[in-house]
Formats: sequence, C-alpha cells, structure tokens
Amino acid sequence: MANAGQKETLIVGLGATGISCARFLASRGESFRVADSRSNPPALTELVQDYPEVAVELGKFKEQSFVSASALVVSPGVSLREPAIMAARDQGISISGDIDLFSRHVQAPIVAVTGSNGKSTVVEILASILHFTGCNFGVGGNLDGHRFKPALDLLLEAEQRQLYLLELSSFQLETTEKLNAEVACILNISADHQDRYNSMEDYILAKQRIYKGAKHIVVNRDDVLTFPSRMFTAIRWDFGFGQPGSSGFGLLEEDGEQYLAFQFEKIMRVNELKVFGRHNVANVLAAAAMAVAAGIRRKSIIEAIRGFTGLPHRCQWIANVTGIEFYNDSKGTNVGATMAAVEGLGQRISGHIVLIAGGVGKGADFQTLVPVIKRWVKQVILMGRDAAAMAADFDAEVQTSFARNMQEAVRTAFNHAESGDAVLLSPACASYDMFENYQQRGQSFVQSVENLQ
Ligand code: UMA
Ligand code: ADP
Repeated sequence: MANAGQKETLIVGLGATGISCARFLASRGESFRVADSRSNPPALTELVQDYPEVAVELGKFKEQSFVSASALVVSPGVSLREPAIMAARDQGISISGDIDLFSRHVQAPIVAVTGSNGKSTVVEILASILHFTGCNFGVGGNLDGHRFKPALDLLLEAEQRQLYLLELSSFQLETTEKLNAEVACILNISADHQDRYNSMEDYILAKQRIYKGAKHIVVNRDDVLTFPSRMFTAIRWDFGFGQPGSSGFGLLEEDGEQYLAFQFEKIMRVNELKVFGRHNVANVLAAAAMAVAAGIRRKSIIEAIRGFTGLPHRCQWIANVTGIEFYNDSKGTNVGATMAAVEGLGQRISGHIVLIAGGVGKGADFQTLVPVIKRWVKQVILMGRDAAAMAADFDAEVQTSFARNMQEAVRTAFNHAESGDAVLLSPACASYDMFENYQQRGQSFVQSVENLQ
C-alpha cells in the first residue's frame, strides 16, 4: 500500500478497534502497517482477507518498527507505557487512538459519556431519549451487546447522522488529544483498572480528558472527582441527589415522596422508575442532564426515562426460587459497581443478601467493600482467580466460603439463603479467568439458577 521509502501509520492492536482503524484509513487511501503482541489477534483473518497487501507484525512489539512509523494509532487495550510506544513518543512521533481520529473527521456533534460505572446504562437511556426526539443518531465506542460498534465504523456508514453518542473508557481517552464534544460527562470516579495505572491520579486525569474542547460539560455534584481539573469555558450542567439549582437535575421531597427535579421543578416521582437502586437514579439524572445540555425538550426526556427498564446483566431480576430472589449483576466488574448493587438491592428486600463475587481483581483493594457487605450481606461466596486475595482483604470481617464454579457457587448461595433473602451475582472483578466475557458469566449464573428448580 505504501510507496517505497514512505513512512506509514502503524496501527497498534488488531482487535475490534485495530480493524476499525484499518477500515477507516483504507477508506481514505492512507497507507498503514499493523502490529499486535498476540500471536493470533481476533481480527487477523479479516485483515489478511480484506487488505492482503498490508504488513502485519505479530508477537513482542519491536521498537525499531515503532520508531520508524509516521504515526501510531494505539488500541485501548495497549498501555502507553509499552517501551516501544514510549520510544516512539521520545522521537516525537504522534500517538493517537481511534477516538482521536473520530473527533478529527466527524461531521456531526458528539455526546460522550465516561465514568467508572453506569456508562452503558446512561448511553442506553440517552439513546431512548433520542429515539423519542426522532433524531437520526449513531451509537458506539466502548460498548458491547446490541449497541457494539467501534467509533470509526460509524463514520463509514452510508447514512448521514445528526449526532453521535459515544461511550468512552479511560483507555480510549488516554490517546484522545481533543474530543471537542457538544456534551461531555464524567458520571463518577471510583477505583478501577489499577493494574494499568500507576496511581488513581493517572486514572482520573485520563477520564478528565473527555472535557477538552467541549461546549457543554455535565458533572456529578456528589463526586468532586468529576469536576474539571482545569478552568474550562464550557457551559456547565450538573446532577446529584440533593436539591437541584438552576444548572441541572436532582431530587426534591414533598409529603414524604421523592421526585426527580429539573432546576426548581418536580418532573416525576422516583417510584415511577422501573429500575432500582440509587445508582440508577443517578444514571437517570445524568442522562436527563446530558439531554438538556444537548438541547432536547423535556417531554422526550420524561417519556424515555419513564419507560426505561434497564439492561441485561446489570442488577437484573432472574427468578424467585422458594421465596429467594436471584439477581444477575455480572457487569459489576469493580468494587464501586458491587457496592452500588448491594446497597440498591439491600434497601429493596426484607431479608439479607447472599453475594457471589470473584474473578480477576485488577489490583483492587477489596477491603473497601467490607462496610457495605457487613450492612447488607450475610454470606459471600467467592470464586475465580483472585478469590483467596479477596478473602484476605476481607480479613475475616465477613462470612465467606469458596466455590470452584458457578453451579457450585449458586448451590452454596441457595443453601445459605432463606425466604425473603436475595442471591446476587455481582463479582467486583473481570470475568476472563473463567469465562469469555461478563455476558457468558451472567448466562452461566442464569443457567445455574434454572438448574436449581
Ligand atoms: N492486547 C494485547 N496485545 C495487543 C493488543 C491488545 O495483548 O497488541 C490485549 C489487551 O491487553 C486486551 C485485549 O487484547 O486485553 C483487547 O484489547 P484491544 O485494544 O484489542 O481491544 P478491542 O478489541 O479493540 O476492544 C476495545 C475495548 N476493549 C478494551 O479496551 C480492553 C472494548 O471495550 C470496546 O468495545 C472496543 O475497543 C470498541 O471500542 C470492552 C472493554 O472491556 C467492552 N472495555 C473496558 C471496560 O469497559 O472496562 C475498558
Ligand atoms: P459501565 O458501562 O460503566 O460498565 P453499566 O451501565 O454497564 O456501566 O453498569 C455496570 C455495573 O455498574 C452495574 O451492573 C451496577 O452494578 C453498577 N452501576 C451502574 N451504574 C452505576 C452508578 N451510577 N454508580 C455506581 N455503580 C453503578
């Protein structure tokens, strides 16, 4: 694809992002090479089939190859601290990611969400709000399930879109110089991916990059880490559990009843929501604030949140077996998510929770879960690679037992529960030690519950 002697862009990573970058650069007639440290990356067959002339380097990254590129486009799963990438950076070679390319070439406004937890839920609520407005929009980014689409694939669609809705991870934001979003929001920040970052500060700074060049920013009044770390000229909106001011959404109480409120006005009863837990109230308020910032009328916002029933694998009710309720929160992959799920469910049921947790801990400190567990949980069943490390962090402060697989975990949890209790799968960990992904883990839970009946 390249002329002899001409330097090419190097796409680093050949997963969903890498192949989307290849499609995008090819569509623009730009020359590129690809490197992936895996021996058989997921999109290899597709690349070889569609772009047989493109050079692919597999296995350990080679510094020489990186420093001889004209630019690097790095996939989110690859750390910028890889020595070959640092060497390229030292040589002044431009380092970007797919979201950077997206923001440079997009022709319609971007509405973007990041945060440690709740991103997919907020994107889903926003998508349903946009449906009510009749807006022709595209959705993509760090999503999975039915909305999965790498951002750059959106720019190759034939359709002209009026708006793009993006879920962004801290990994994607690390390589994004300036997003220039119409509306950008950080939902919340709690510890995650501490195996990738040197410190919590690095993780927060990565998330904060979403605000760069934004016209409107939306912050969480209850989480100062979501406030911009630098002065921005953007219009600022907010959401939170307290009474709202003139710039956003919150809650108001009247005659013992809680209402969602915009500015000084009640808009609907919290009880009318079909999703449960304070975290979901926060998600609804955040999506509503982002929608207002995007100029959407209140009628569409209210209609959409009234009908929103939540996403699979997020605090999803599965079954009642002999008076014991089973909930699947397989997407609870960090401590903050599991805390929210336990609190939300604990407040809803008359009995106690039996919690199934464990998997790949990503360097988290599980001690921070202990107060919430002590308040709501009678027994924790641990499984997966970091089960013993989690038990050590709990320091005998909570009742724990171990299981070798999901069926055993569900059976043990069932034996510990009684009528009025709930069994909750909310692992606080990634799933890839035992499952392909969190969906497969959730399905395994559902199947194991069915096997009880
Ligand atoms: N990898 C290597 N060597 C390489 C390249 C990747 O070992 O040379 C490994 C990474 O360490 C990682 C895996 O391969 O474990 C996948 O990395 P990738 O960059 O190829 O990932 P993609 O397939 O492009 O998927 C990414 C997001 N995944 C990650 O950031 C890990 C997807 O988010 C996203 O949907 C997709 O881009 C399209 O935008 C998934 C995810 O798990 C849902 N995200 C994390 C999360 O939500 O916690 C951040
Ligand atoms: P993300 O896309 O950021 O991973 P999801 O919307 O998929 O977030 O929700 C993942 C899990 O995070 C849920 O199953 C729930 O346990 C928890 N969660 C969702 N929203 C919030 C929130 N606003 N605050 C804390 N935890 C949350």
